[in-house]
Amino acid sequence: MASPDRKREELFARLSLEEINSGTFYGRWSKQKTNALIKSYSPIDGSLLASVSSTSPVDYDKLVSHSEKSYKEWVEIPPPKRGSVMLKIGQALRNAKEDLGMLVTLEAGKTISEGKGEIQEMIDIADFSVGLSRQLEGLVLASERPWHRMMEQYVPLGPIGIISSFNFPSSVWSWNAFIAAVCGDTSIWKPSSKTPLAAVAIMNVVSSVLEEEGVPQIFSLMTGSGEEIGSKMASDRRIKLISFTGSVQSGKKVSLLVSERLGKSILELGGNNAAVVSDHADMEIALKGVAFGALATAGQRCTSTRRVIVSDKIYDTFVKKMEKIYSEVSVGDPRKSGTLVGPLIDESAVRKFEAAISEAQKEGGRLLAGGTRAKIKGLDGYYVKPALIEARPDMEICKTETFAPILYVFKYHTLEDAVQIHNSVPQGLSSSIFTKDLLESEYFISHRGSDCGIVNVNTGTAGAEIGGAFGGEKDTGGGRESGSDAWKNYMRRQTITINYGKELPLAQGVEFKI
Ligand code: UN1
Repeated sequence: MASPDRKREELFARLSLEEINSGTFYGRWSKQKTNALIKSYSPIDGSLLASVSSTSPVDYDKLVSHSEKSYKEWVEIPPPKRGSVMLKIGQALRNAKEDLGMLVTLEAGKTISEGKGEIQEMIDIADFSVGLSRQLEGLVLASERPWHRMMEQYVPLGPIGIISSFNFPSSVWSWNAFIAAVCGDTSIWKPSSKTPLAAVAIMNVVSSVLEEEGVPQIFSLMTGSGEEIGSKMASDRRIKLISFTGSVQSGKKVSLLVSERLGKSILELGGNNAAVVSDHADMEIALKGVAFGALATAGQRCTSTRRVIVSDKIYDTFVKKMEKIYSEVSVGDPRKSGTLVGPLIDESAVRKFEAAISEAQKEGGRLLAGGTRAKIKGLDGYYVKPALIEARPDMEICKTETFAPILYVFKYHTLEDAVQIHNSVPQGLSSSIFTKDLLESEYFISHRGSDCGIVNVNTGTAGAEIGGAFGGEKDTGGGRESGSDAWKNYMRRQTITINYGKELPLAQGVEFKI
């Protein structure tokens, strides 16, 4: 049997990762070395996976110029033809699914199933973009003037920027890049400095397809810190749209820089998602939905369930069952089948987990399960035992997003109270209600209910499909990406009026005689 190191070498060879030590791709890998090395460590055991050279100022400009140049060629290719290129990309991702999934597991610490799921999410959006490439529709509107026609159409933007986070090191890029591609845009990706390898591997896959298809290299990659490269992208007028996924704090900075130049942005910021569990819920479904939402990806999803609001009629039973799940949940090596919770991304994430728990206890919260570091034999990674905390909704810590597996439990009496608690946080990404009562679920999904961008009934806050528009309100930033009509964000809208008559009637009946 191959040793773990040998297996890793073989994986890297299959993904063409052994030679590359550059984090800059613009039609080819840049050979320019910078002093700033971006090191990718595996959270599984803290080992160094590889390091890449960050993007130099000279390369930055070369890359943006490349993206502008390839846009000029790409935009001339009709959308359905762009779609057929995306079909090939989807196929290449299918072929590389196991390997890319394993790389995501190694670099981000996701379980094997979640690592593969992330690549599946890319395949799904590739498929979606193929269909979309024949459906980029506009509108014909009624004109108030005789012999006039009004229309609305969408035209491409140009190069767009994608700044993504470590927790979905590949799929969130594809939500943006693939949709933008069929819309006619090119894209520039700055991944998280914690997960540069997934980005490098994906660039290898997609650039080979573009080369084989004989089309321009529309996907570029740059690496570096958010403060330096991220800010530069946000201020760069050549980059028409910035799609940013990350914390509220960083998102505000990006948003200010982009709006200073009146550019467009899509903000996908923090969540503080809650599930309401009614006494009309199917208990097993509610337990599974809440547990998946709170524990998957070790609580490091934007969509992770951070609060559960339980009816006082079933509170004791629900909490007891949840305590059992938490005490038995398998934390450990994400490469092992049976592991449900892998490591946190790094030591600083573990410290934030610990700090939030002691803060919650100071504010009067009661730790019901977990909440400590977990020792995993032979692995020097960042493992914790997920924390279940009985809390009050007015506690300050419950209004903050801690990117770790901490679930606060609250009790409610009426559904109106539950919704009030639910909406009492600054963030507004995803929400759930578990109930079999039609009136309750209708209330929750109406304007009287959840104030989030994503609302679920009898399924958890995490694990959205790509077909819907993904995003949230309030501090989450208001952006929408992925499915539905989110493609419109990657294009600019034109209202067109055509006079095909022999006179010039004016709108609003205005007379102008010359
Ligand atoms: C994120 O955490 O930034 O809905 C994205 C989900 C995933 C995507 C999460 N499909 O949980």
